[in-house]
Amino acid sequence: DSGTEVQTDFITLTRFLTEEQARLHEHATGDFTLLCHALQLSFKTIAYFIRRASLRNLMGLAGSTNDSGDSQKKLDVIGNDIFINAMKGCGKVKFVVSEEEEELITFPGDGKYAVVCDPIDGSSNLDAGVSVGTIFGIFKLADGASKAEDICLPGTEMVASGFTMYGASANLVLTMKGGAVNGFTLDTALGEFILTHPDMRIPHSRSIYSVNEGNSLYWTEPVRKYFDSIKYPEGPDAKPYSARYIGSMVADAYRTLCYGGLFAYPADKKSPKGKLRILYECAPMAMVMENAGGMAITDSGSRMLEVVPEKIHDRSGIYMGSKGEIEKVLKVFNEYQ
Ligand code: AHM
Ligand code: MG
Repeated sequence: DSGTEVQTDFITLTRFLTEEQARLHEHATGDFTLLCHALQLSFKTIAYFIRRASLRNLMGLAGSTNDSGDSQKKLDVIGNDIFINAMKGCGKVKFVVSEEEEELITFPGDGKYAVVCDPIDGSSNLDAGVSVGTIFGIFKLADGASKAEDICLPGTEMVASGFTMYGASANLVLTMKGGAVNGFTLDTALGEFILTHPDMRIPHSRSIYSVNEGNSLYWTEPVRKYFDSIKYPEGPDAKPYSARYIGSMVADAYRTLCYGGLFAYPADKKSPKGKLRILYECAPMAMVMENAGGMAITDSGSRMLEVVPEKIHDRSGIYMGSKGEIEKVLKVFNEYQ
């Protein structure tokens, strides 16, 4: 009777990483695995604080602003500190770029990795208990890398990326360069991320779109044309798309990954460079989407992963999700080339 069977053999993140490293990198030093351990510690700790936020008076503003002028929430500050301390503590990281820190953070020692992150993305949703998440990307540094420009690299250079969504459960999505996308769920009793969604593949197409329609007044002509095409489709049997917008990219991206469809944050006349950051928001998500069989492009229709930021906090417009859906965006954009 399978209903009473207890699962006694499961794949924790630790086991997964150990097996992957043995399979892919016979002579690995173990540094990357240690770095991933520090990452998972930061996810567990951030999840812990988010869960207790209302009980511990952690809701609301911290009274400070970050370099982009966003008001910081108390949890933005705590999440940032947790993340940076975890990266420092593992001894394998040289640089951290965080949305909450204007300057590149450099640690002493001979760390070979740079980690880019948005510690708590979607934090405007925090006080309402809506899902938020941590986004991260990992680069292996070239010898002699010493300054911010040295990590203004395209997403294609990342060795791994992913995000953790703090929702009904904490869901970690992890992918490595050229590899599969794997989803883990935090078992809070065990304190372990368990592999629950092996080899995630995004459906080829699905009629769901996710965008802040409140910006449509500022959209450029091609963007307006594309969204009109899915909202007012032509033909007797054509059905309009469903709209879903949480306002936390991690949650909107996770749903898009699971169900298919498209998530977009276009550049517009108000924000000509877009809102989301290339290094630690767009590129990590783009790698997840591509490795799951999807696509991610910019406003000019180029591949998101190939964009090279000039500065660490540079922004871009982004369209990502199911391959079939992004191809439709490209088709409309190409009419304007
Ligand atoms: P944040 O990093 O300050 O939290 O901003 C990023 C968030 C994304 O999670 C989300 O996709 C977007 O901002 C929502 O922006 P808007 O409120 O303009 O729709
Ligand atoms: Mg963000």
